Amino acid sequence: MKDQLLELKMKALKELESVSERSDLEKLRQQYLGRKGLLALLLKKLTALPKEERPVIGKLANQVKEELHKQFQFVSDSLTAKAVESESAFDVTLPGRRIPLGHLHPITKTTEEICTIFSTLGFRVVEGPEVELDYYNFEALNMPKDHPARDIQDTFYVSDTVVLRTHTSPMQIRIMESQSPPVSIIAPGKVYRPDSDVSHTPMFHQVEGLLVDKGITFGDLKGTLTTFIHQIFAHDTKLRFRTGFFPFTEPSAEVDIQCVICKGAGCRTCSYTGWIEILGSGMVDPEVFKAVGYDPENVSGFAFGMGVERIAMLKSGLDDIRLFFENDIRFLQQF
Ligand code: 2NL
Repeated sequence: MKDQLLELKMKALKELESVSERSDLEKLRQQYLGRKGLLALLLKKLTALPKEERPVIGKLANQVKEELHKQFQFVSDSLTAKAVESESAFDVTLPGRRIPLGHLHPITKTTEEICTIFSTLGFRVVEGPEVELDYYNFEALNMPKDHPARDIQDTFYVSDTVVLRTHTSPMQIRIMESQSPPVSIIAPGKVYRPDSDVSHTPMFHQVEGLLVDKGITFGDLKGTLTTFIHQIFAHDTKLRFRTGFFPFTEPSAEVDIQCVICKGAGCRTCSYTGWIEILGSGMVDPEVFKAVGYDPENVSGFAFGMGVERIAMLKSGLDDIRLFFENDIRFLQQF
């Protein structure tokens, strides 16, 4: 029995010498030290020995077991050390793999650019709900129930009294309801209209602005919007104010800039007129002031609104609004 134990130890140590893989090491460990391994098998025979021999052989068996455990651990540790060494043996001077970096969507960038310009002019950015009460979207903006601009075709209705906002003006009504003049705010955000073709998507982005105080005039409107246009487009961009109509402003003016594509000579983008409309504006209608509890005899103000996609298209020379919403990475990467 003593010889068998010593022989088992020698065999195990010899086999251990040639181990180079962790999986082989584990197999060997099972083979010798496992619950049904060779050593366990041998120890079962211990009971068959004469009583006086048992403690001696038992002690030897324990020594063999301990020594083998130690040697297995040693080989295991050196395998780990070797693995770490080979891992850190890569060339630290090689350039790393480039991690692809994303960027903001061109519509987000344009929105931010517009808001930054108005922020520097003293306007505060406000945001609000896209699902709105009919009252804020229409009624308070001087568009009663029978108004043509409320035609069912132009609005997504959620219920009789709830709509997807068709412009961001409702937010400006909410602000005027909650604070007294002076007010100078800019409201960016998504708006919804059931339209879909080359120049219309059912969801698009708008920025609206509002300034109310004592003694605000049409001159303030012209000065503010001229400054804005010279900031967002070239500093010498030619522009013109043209009479327009909105239910919530009186008088109203649409603002055209000289076509950025043909510089006024006439092309497809400007329908050969040399001019492109980029925003609508006007002096706030007294009816709107009455709805929010302001006294139109005491305060006046101007408001304006613009489509962000249109400005982004003009700034980048694109002619199809749908490109912004296809999320084709080859398109977006160009910004
Ligand atoms: C456009 C024209 C406009 C306004 C928006 C406004 C808001 C309030 C009161 C009065 Cl609370 N007016 N907004 C005024 C004139 C034009 O938008 O072409 N938008 C894309």
